[in-house]
Amino acid sequence: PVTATPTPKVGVAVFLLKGSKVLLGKRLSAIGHSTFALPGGHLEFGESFEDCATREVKEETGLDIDKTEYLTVTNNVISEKVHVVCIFMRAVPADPSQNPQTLEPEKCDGWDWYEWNNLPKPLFGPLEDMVQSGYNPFPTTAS
Ligand code: 8DG
Ligand code: MG
Ligand code: MG
Repeated sequence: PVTATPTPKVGVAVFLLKGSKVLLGKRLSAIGHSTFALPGGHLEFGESFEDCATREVKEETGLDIDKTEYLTVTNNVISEKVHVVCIFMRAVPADPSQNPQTLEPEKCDGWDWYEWNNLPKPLFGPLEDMVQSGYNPFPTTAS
């Protein structure tokens, strides 16, 4: 059709956690250009959230992930044409000594580990909203 009706998409973003750090990359995509975001992408037809997380992290960083689990979901109306229901997962690197690679240089300026208490700015809008609300992706340790 010439004028397609926009529809919501499903995104999967991954809090890849190493110690007290999280993996972020500066986006070069039109949506959220120059902001720091988690690795992730769109859910493919028939895919599980876990499989999408594993695939997107591998495609974007070359890293293999482990202990992948669902955290939460947010509804993100990003612009007049972009509405993404984003599933947030967390995981740890399968091999903590493995370094992230910039495998999609047209979409990301580069990946690095950042202390949760000292995140870079600006964060991608949906991620900034979570941080502002006090969200913490790290597992709570038994006390
Ligand atoms: P694909 O073609 O590889 O499937 O998609 P992509 O180019 O990698 O998609 P993306 O924009 O990186 O992620 C899909 C959507 O997920 C994004 O447009 C909005 C939503 N999203 C959030 N927060 C985050 C986040 O922190 N990181 C990523 N990557 N996506 C996020 O709401
Ligand atoms: Mg992707
Ligand atoms: Mg992506």
